[in-house]
Amino acid sequence: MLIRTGRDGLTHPQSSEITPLGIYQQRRDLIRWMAGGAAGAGLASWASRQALAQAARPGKLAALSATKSAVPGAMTMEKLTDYKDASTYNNYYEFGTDKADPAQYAHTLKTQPWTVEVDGLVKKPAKYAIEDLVKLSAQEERVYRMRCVEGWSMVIPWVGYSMAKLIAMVEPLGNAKYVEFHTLADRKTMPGVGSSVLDWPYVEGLRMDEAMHPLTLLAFGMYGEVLPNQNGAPVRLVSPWKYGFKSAKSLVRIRFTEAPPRTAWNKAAANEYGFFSNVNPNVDHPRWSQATERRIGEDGLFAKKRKTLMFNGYEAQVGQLYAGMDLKKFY
Ligand SMILES: Nc1nc2c(c(=O)[nH]1)N[C@H]1C(S)=C(S)[C@@H](COP(=O)(O)O)O[C@H]1N2
Ligand SMILES: [Mo]
Repeated sequence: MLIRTGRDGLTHPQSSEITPLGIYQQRRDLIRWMAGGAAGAGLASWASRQALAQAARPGKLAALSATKSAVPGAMTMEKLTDYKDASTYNNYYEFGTDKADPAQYAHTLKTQPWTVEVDGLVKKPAKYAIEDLVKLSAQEERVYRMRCVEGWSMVIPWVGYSMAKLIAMVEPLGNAKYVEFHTLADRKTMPGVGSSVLDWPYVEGLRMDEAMHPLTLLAFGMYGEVLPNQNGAPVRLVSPWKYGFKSAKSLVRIRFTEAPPRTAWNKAAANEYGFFSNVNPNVDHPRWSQATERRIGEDGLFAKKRKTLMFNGYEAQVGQLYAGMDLKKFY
């Protein structure tokens, strides 16, 4: 628990929002150690390694080892959201609209066998068994700031590789301008799919250059383990500079198209959820401001709202994708 000694605004919270570099480094070293096996661990005592292991990996699901990403901007140096919060406060409408629903009901999701079909305007359409898709490229750990359109945010260490690696494998044709992401919609295992809140399956989309950007991640894990069902097992999209709903969970099909995909949220409310949905503090949602956000795990009487950053803080990496575009019009 955070202990505060004075009134908000006069005294800073005891816990810095930035993890001290040393602790961060230890955590990274540990993940590298887990990736490289015990031989590389060397000096740390068993006890301290054990303590670090608990901080770095919740130890509930199968480990998914990864090396630290070298992609510019991929390793946010902010305090990680607790695994508990990241895996119990979710949006996954196929399992209900309450934040607690996915953690409670997603155990029915059957992630094996699982295939992902990649088709549309490509030279080499393919159907990947999840086991093969995981191995298509080396797994990297990436710590991304995530911002939900509803005004909350988290910092999550994902495990995966750039979507661009998969795109290169299937060789898109010259007229492929967009990528459409289809997610599982199974009435038998997903209680929310019977509801009319969205037009199922949940479909999302990116422009080709967005999908090819090295920060766009095909994620198989988080916190050093495979994804929990409620976070989109066995494979999901993660697009950190866009509002959370763009990051479609439990992908079953990736299709290359010439026309912009009709996305589930855009179909449900086009004036509220545009195709791009880049995080933008200067463009309000029609029903609320997007200027600030609440970091999950920081709630409480004196927890200050944070200022939302342009492109969720990834402007240096992705800003040029939108050069010359009117971001109020293309929201
Ligand atoms: N298939 C599917 N993907 C989805 C959603 C959903 O309801 N169904 N919700 C989106 C929303 S609104 C957010 S904020 C993120 C939440 O991801 P998390 O629960 O891993 O934090 O998933 C996105 N992906
Ligand atoms: Mo969201």
